[in-house]
Amino acid sequence: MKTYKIALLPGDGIGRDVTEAAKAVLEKAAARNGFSLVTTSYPWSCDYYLENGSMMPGNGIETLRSFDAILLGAVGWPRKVPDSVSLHGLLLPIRKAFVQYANIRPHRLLPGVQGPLRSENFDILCIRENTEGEYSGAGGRVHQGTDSEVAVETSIFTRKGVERILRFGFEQARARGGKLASVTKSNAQRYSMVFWDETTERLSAEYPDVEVTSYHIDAMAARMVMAPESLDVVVASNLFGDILTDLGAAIQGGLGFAASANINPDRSAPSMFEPVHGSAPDIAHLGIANPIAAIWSGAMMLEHLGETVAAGKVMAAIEATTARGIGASPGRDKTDAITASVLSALD
Ligand code: GGG
Repeated sequence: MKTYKIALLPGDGIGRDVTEAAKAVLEKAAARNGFSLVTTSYPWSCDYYLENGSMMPGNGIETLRSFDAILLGAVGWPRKVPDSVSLHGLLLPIRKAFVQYANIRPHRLLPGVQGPLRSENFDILCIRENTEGEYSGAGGRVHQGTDSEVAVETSIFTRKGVERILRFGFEQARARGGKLASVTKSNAQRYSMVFWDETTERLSAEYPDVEVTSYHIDAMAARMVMAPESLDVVVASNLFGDILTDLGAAIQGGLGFAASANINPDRSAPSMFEPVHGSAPDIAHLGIANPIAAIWSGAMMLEHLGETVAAGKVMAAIEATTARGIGASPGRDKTDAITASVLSALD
């Protein structure tokens, strides 16, 4: 029987609640489809930081490298550890070290879920650059606490980084509806974003079958609300993709439905799967977090591992659950009830 080694990083807050739910569903899907998941859980989190002075041990990356995939819950608990420390101590280093340069985030309404928009007929795949750009971590502060204080944070856009994420976007568009929207703010940011636009234009010659349009981020934000059905694949930088995909989550009914995959397309290192939402300390461990985004992220993990039949069955079980109204309205159903419904729909 084929066995996959999965590293589980529940992280903080509701990350723990939703990864437990996802694990139960994925293990059942594996058992029903002739493969198994061997899961090893690591307690790397803000609590771990308070005890050890770092979000993960010094050999954390090397420890994760031997796994087939990583399933992560959420990172952050600002009253314990500043968000800038927790994010740069766990999530961002994993994405960078494992060259998970494509962060894929699907936005569509699940059956039975009421979105806030008039238009319900949209199916958008956002692709966020995941290793450089505005989240490169390059910068510094001097003269802290004085009138002369200076803070500098530099966005890094490399030819290699921009080309590979745009190629990934073109390929996804080719495999879907044939439309790619490339997002920048090149009127205001005249070096990096003009470079991105020029690269989009240059690569488009290699993909004559893909209709590509460049948008400014502000226009894209408005379009996602006013005409989401006009969009197919959307590709954006790290920061812009981060922001647009929270908007994407909102139009699909809420963050409880937004799944994501941090993909290493070359498969030279493990990819990581996580719900878009954060740790939500206000509702942590109350048993009311919606696990659907985490379970959907788990389905994306199965798909990446090549277990497409099992992935399809998990998605069908999610859709059967929301179609019955369970988990379809934010805050109404308990985590356990939603998970139980997905588990039983797998039968
Ligand atoms: N589910 C992972 C998580 O905790 N996300 C919250 C967050 O702020 N992520 C920042 C990012 O995706 O770059």
